[in-house]
Amino acid sequence: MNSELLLPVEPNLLETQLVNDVANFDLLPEISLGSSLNGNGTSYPSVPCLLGKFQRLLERHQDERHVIVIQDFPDPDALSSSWAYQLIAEQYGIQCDIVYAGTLSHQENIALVKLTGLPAKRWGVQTLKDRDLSVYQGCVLMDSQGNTSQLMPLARQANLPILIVVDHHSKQEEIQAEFIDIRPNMRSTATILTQYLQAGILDFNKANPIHVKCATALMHGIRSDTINLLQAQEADFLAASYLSKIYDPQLLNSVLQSARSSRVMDVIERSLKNRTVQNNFSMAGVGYLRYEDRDAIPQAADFLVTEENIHTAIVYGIVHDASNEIELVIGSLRTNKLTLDPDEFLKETLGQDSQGRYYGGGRDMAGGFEIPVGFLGGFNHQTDYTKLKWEVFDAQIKQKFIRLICPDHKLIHS
Ligand SMILES: [Mn+2]
Repeated sequence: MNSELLLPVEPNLLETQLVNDVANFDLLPEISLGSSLNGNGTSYPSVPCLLGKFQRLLERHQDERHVIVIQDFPDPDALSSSWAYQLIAEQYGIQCDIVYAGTLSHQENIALVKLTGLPAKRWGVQTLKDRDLSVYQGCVLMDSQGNTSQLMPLARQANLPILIVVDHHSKQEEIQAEFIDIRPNMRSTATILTQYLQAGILDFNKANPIHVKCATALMHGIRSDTINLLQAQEADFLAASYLSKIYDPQLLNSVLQSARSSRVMDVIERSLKNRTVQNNFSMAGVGYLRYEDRDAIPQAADFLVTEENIHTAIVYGIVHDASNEIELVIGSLRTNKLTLDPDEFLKETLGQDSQGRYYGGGRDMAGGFEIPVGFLGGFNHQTDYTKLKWEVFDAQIKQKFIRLICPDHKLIHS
């Protein structure tokens, strides 16, 4: 495929091309195999095309130092993809630090990092101002577009250029980078990175113990973003099949054996008690949570969506970050309904802030949202106040969702 095809093809152009090619069936696979369609109907270049572009970028940045910024609450997809990038970049003398500003919350993620020796570093929010970003020549985003990390404002302040963005979430804000591979039709970023590995960007092999561990992490990344491959597509199975020759199944099993903490169990219990069901949606507010337990929210949503006649679960709570005196409403959506687009649904229900940033977004079958509590945030000695604050947020969030779930239902008269 020639390099002109690197640019997304105009949708109408693609259609014309397909119509013209109908008579010549041999040409059809050429177009559809390598390229894929994104949500806007535009075409993506094939992996070999992107591979060349990726390699040229790495050549241009030889012997530099990059910071890979991942979301504040890293998941297996982000962690494993970043590790794969680190190993790829290493061949070009590029030294990478994988950093996150929040915390590893899910028991499986803690196990993944510990058991595989995954080289991710935590930069606590309080230490951020003392970090010297001038040692880096560029920043790399994996499995995000920079809007889920408290590190990004700092990187922007330091004028650190964004070199690479590889992601499978829908396009968020406009982003500038030397190399962008955003494919919302893909189920996981680990699948995208595995495609690059399979295409030969690195001699990834079973004889190298670090590669075995990284392959295990990538396998976990693909599994966890596809609900144990249940929502996997051909590309994910092909990636998993490639990784199956390298990964360590026993190591993956140990990661998956990690147990839930009792605090996570408590949040799941609260979500069960508080849930309301409307039109096959299950919704539950779980009140206040500690910052470290934030990941209990998606786990509760995962559980609520398993109830019969429920296709979508939404769980939210106020996460209290005592060390920064910040409070945030954090929510998670899980759905089995194929026609429900979590990204669209959350953007439509919750809208955007005064700066035009959406409170929520998502990918296939899952989404999340964050609403700053702002001026009302922080600790208050009066329990009545704390209770009232929760009730206000709870009522407002429920109202917004119910307006979309049951359009005729008037929860609150204004
Ligand atoms: Mn992901």
